Formats: sequence, C-alpha cells, structure tokens
Amino acid sequence: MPNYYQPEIETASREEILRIQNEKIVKQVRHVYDNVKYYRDLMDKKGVKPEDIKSVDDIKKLPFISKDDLREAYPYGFLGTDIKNCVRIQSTSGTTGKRVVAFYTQHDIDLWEECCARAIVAAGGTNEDVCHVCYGYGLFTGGPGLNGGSHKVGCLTLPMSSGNTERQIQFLMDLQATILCCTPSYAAYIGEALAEKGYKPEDNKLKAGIFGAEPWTEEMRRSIEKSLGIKAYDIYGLTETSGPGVSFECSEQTGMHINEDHFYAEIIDPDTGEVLPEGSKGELVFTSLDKEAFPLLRYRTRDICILTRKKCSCGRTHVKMSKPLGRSDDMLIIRGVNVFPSQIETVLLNEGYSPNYQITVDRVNNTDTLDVDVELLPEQFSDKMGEIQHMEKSLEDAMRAMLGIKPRIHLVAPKTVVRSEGKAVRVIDKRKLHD
Ligand code: DLL
Repeated sequence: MPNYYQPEIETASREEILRIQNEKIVKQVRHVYDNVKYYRDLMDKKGVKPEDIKSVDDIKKLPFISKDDLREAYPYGFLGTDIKNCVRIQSTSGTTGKRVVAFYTQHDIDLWEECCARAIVAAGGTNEDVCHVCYGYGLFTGGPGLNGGSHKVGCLTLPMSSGNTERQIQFLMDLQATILCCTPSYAAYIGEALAEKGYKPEDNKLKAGIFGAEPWTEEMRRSIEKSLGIKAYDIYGLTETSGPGVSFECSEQTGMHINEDHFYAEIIDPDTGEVLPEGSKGELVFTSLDKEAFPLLRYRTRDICILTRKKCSCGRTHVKMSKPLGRSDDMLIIRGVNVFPSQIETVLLNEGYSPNYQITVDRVNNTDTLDVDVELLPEQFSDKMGEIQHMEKSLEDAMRAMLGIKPRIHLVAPKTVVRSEGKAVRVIDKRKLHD
C-alpha cells in the first residue's frame, strides 16, 4: 500500500497542481520584484513586469539566475524579507569561491521539513520508525532537513551527524534503527564496516535508506541494498532551493517526484537557454513558488536531467526527474571526450569491483591523462604481479568500451582509498592547477 505524508496534494490531479502553481507564481514574482533589488534590476533590464506573469506558462519570460549571481549578491542581495523575519541560515558545501548562503523564515523551514517528511513516508517511514540521520549537521542542509522531516513524521530521530563510524554502528545496532539517511558513499562505507565487524545484512533492523547529495548509479544502489539488506531511495535537493526534499523517490524507484506545489521545474538547453519539451535531456531550472526569505526565480542548477509525467504506480502525480545524469559544469573533457564520473563507477561495479575509487585527471606534455585508483576487494587481492596486471588490463578495456578513451587503472590494496563521511570527492583535476 503506498503511503503519503500529504495525500491530498501528493496525488492531486494535474489540473489541480497547475491551478495551485498558477496562483502561487503570480504572488511569488510580485514578492521577488518588490523585495529583491538584484532580481528587479534583471527583470527591468529584460523589460518584464510582474503583471506579465499570469501563470507558470509565462515563467519563460523571466531572466535566469545562476550561482554567479548569488555570489555577486552575497550575502544579503537575494534576501526576500526583513532580516528580523528570518530564523536560520544554511550554506553550500562548496570549498571554492564564496559560499551560497540561504535564508529561512519559520514558514520556509516548515515547508522544507514537510518536503523531507514526504520523502521519509514514501520510503515507508511512520511514527514507529527509528530514523538514523548521519548527513552532516550544521551549515550543510542534509542533517537539518532530514532531521526536521523525521520529526514531522514522528520517527524517533537519531541526530548522529557524520563521522565516527564506530559510534554510528553502535547506535544503529543498539537502538535498532530502521531508516538510514546519509550520502550513498557513506552508506556503502557503513555497510562495509558492519560486515567487517561480522554482522550480516539480516542482523540489522534497517528497512530503508534515504540517500542523496551526490551522484550515484543503479549499480551502487544494488550494492548498498545488498550489503545493508534494505531498499535504497534517492533524494535530491540543493541549498539554493532549501536543501534535500525538492524531489524524492517512491516505491517505483524510477526517478524522483518533484514537489511541484513548491517548485516549478524546467529543462533547458544549457548553451542556448531554450526551454526543451518533456522527455528531453538538459539542465534543470527551478523556480520557487512560495518561499519568503530566499525566493529564487529560474535558478540554473547545472544538473543535467530528464523530466517525465508518465503515470507512476505509487499514485503520486507530481512530475518525476531522472537521477542527475551529470552536471553541465563538472563533466570532464578528456582528450576531447566527455566523461562523466558516473560512467566510470558503472563499469567498476559491473565488473565486480568496489565503489571505492579515485579519479585523477592531469595534463602531461599537453596531453590529458586519466588515472583511476580502484580498491580491490579482500577476495580479489593477490600478491602475484601478473594477475594484478591482467585484471588492470581487462578493466582498462571495459572502460574504453564505455568511455571511448582508455584510462590507466591502478588496482590498490583494500582500505587504501580514503573513505568519505559526507560527499565523496571522486575527482582530482590537476589540470586546473596548471592553468
Ligand atoms: O546536497 C542537499 C542534499 C542533502 C540533497 C542531502 C540530498 C540529500 P548542496 O550541497 O547545495 O545541497 O548540493 C547540491 O548536489 O545541485 C546536485 O549536483 C548534487 N545532488 C544533490 N542530491 C543529489 C542526488 C545538497 N540525489 C548539489 N543525486 C546538486 C545526484 C545530487 N546529485
């Protein structure tokens, strides 16, 4: 039986969703125009007035905004309300340049937490669950978002934050956690650490995991589901739009329902800005529909996705987005070939290797190099040089078939690739250092 947190809106007819969106967009655009000078200037420059926006169909008339705009307006330039109405800030995990700082009123926090509650209920959560949250707490939105959603559902919430895997495992087992929330790379690590302690997947009480904040493949999903004995659900979001919960997976596990009563999604051609029809692959753009403190109109996420309104067996009617298929800005171009780290991960898992790897890109004598350190599983480990070389070669061939170029593979001993407790840093691009 499908479960909903807010059944009325989650299963509303398309006409009803559109009616809500049309009503909200008019107010949201007026709110932004009246309160956010930075965006008002952009609208004026484009010659668009708030009264030109009568429905979501008119959104395409509005100017885009990007991370660069947010950086330029840092810290208060996009604030949509008086600071005295704000109760919280969160910030991006970015390590380069100025961080994005997002503001929240209590109304904004309530809506955000409701979105996360929808995700938890879609994963089977009820007030009988013990929800172990080991996304980072603090400025990062993962911990606070899922923590708030878990409270709203009425789960017993373990606000673990990230790190200290020993302690994570002790609480997870002792308190018999049933839902695990963290990045997929950390979930894989927890699975591995449990196995090392001699636990089998059936020894824990977990039934579901809610994993997001970084790209992960279907192969990675299957591997986590197996190691923890759970069903693994994807969750998506970004600080700019409030945090996790912009979209979430349901029992069908074929994409994430976007909470369309709060966010309007478009897919555009990243080069021309042209809005693409449903089913096309392109850059995801979000418009908030009812935010007070940090409303963003036509925010370019840089995430490459596909949207679909195909009927979903879970009964939800909100549009679904594919897993992000990469980013328009972190796609690697190596010797002219576009390479997504997720393609490398897919090959590794298909070939029976672990999801612990590190990609290094460099430029030597004006030629790009691609090196991948791949950790061997204990049972693959061998001290025979010939065997290792043979495995490296066959993995290189499998990579070439997928990527179109051949990386250098280095099989390394178990436990030598650094584990991440938050978002995994999969790629080191040394070319940037030479530029
Ligand atoms: O990562 C919010 C979040 C926390 C989402 C916990 C899910 C769970 P930022 O740090 O601002 O916010 O990073 C946002 O992370 O534009 C995507 O590129 C990527 N991302 C987020 N969720 C997913 C996902 C949080 N499920 C950026 N799959 C986004 C792939 C994801 N990429």
